[in-house]
Amino acid sequence: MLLRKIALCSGALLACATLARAEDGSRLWLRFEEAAQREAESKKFTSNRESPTVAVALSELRRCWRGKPVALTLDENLRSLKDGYRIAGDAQAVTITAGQEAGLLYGVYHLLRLQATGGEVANPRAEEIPSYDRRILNHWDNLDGSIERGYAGRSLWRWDELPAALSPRYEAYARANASIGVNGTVLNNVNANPKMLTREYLLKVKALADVFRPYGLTVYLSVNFAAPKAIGGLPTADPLNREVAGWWSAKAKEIYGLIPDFGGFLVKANSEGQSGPQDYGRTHADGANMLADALKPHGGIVMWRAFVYNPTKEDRAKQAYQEFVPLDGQFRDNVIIQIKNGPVDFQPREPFSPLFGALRRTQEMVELQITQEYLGHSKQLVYLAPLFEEVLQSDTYSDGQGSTVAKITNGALRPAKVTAIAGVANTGSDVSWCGHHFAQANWYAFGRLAWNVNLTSEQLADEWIRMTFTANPRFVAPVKDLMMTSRETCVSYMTPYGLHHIFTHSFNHHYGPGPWDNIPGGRHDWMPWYYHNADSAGVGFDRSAAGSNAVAQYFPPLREIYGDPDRCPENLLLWFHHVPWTRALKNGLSLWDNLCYRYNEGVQKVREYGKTWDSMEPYVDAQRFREVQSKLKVHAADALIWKDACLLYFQTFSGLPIPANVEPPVHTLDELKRRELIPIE
Ligand code: BDP
Repeated sequence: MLLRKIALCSGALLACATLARAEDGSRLWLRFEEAAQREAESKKFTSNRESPTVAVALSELRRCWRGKPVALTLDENLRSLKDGYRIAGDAQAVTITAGQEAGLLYGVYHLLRLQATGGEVANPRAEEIPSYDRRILNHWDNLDGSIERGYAGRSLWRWDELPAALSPRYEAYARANASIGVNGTVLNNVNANPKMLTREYLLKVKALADVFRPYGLTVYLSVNFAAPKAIGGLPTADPLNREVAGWWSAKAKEIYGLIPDFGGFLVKANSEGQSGPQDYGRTHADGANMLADALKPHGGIVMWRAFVYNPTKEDRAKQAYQEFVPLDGQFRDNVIIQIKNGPVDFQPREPFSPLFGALRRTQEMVELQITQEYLGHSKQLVYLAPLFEEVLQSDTYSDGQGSTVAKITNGALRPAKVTAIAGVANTGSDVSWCGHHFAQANWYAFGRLAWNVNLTSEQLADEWIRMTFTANPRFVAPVKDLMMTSRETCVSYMTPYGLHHIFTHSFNHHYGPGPWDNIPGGRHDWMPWYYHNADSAGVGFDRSAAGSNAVAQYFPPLREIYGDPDRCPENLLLWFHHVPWTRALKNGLSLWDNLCYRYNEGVQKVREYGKTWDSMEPYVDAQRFREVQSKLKVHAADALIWKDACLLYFQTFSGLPIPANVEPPVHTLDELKRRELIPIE
């Protein structure tokens, strides 16, 4: 092996040095120093302003840029640029102009990205205005260091050591976010511990905010609605109670006294057991507005989540719309409703939530999930940008054709005081930050899309591969193809044709399959059968007018299209319809045969990824090569379990044979049902 590498590297000393170096992934896509070598130190870099942010920008240039001299110019009159920038080069120098200090830093990262990806660096020219004002990571991190739905180790925040000890990772985290344009971070879980708002913890939060500030990264907190009771000594948390409102105002004042640029609150209320205004007979608007009033004098916002549902007879997918649409127009202008991309819960594929566009007089934002809760955790290689792109470019038709989720939420169609987008983070204490080297691409792509919602997933894969691994076309082309197909592959072996939420319920890990799970006494809306409804007649959730009529929540013509099994996109067919096993799909084959072929294809694709990756060995450092290789083995084995479990289980209803050219199951349904094979986190 070593000999082979030496042979490959002959004559290319630098490349050889790079290959030979052990790589643990800790440097993410930030390998700029390598590209710059040492000549950068001699260049001239100037700025018309001195500040901690400008100091970071200049130091990045000094360490990493090997092009012409660069002048940073802050011009506060350039408000229309927001925190964006202009870049212009002439024969002597490159100028970056911005209206805000963070814009200068983002402009520097733009240059470094050009340099790292082989872009135009001699005469760069660009004007970039971000698509969303607030581009925010949501950490579901608990105060005990665990992370809800986190697959990359423990929390990055070492609460027990803060504020005295500052891990070097805090600054590295801020730098990584700045390099992709992320400018906000909610530090704690939406299932929020009220202790977060105590003085003791606020001092720790302040310490983090101070480290993040030079990188343009603002801190937000998830708050527990019952905090006035839990830590404030009040008998109630009723939002219409004056003492309660006074407690929140005083708390807001205390926070801003410590953190003057604090961003605001994220709230999960009356959802999955969390307290909220409904505990006191009040509405979401009453609760959100009370918090908004407390934050308003300081410029803070409330991100109020629409992830609400209860175990009633009503279709879970309809409930957020039903609760929020009647409240439209009642929210303050510093409230924004944070809506998960789909109406159920971060499934490998869902239609977009019908709430997008439905709140006409209320600001809306998208919540995406970067951590792979339902897409293979950090064990499986699934590039999520195609999912993000699919959601953001979905046409809601709310304001006529072309009313995409992106345009509804970024102010392009409806003027908004606050525009924002959130992604549930996939970072942790793991050396490689995200638990899988390729999961880094999902963090990267979220930030870049939040900055420019019109970038394509393919462009982003291309950028990320070049920055993270190599620009060698023999690596870039096959790996890009692998990434670009990986999400659809995951849909194929988990939940094709609009199936959803058929993960095993018993472990609540949302990793392996459990379509048969039906725990006596458990919540029906948490059981897989609720979602797939398999019986001898067919499979799928009837949400047409004859069923739950969830289709009526979509704007025309979507409600007609989704409501008609002949016109419904096949990739959402079983989301909206209960379809006979023998019904012919567009390719003329029955639903049953198509399901068999799709599950099979998913497994075959993952095996191909394994082979593709094996042939990439000459272009990757040994450590990352081996780590990805071993994860792909687990990935292939687990995809096979999904296929066998779903086909064998659904076959008990369809009674139909698995086509001869589909690989026969290697596991038995009994083994799978006994859960001996279902992988655990
Ligand atoms: C579900 C997760 C749960 C979260 C919840 C949420 O399983 O852990 O608390 O979403 O978003 O997807 O509030």
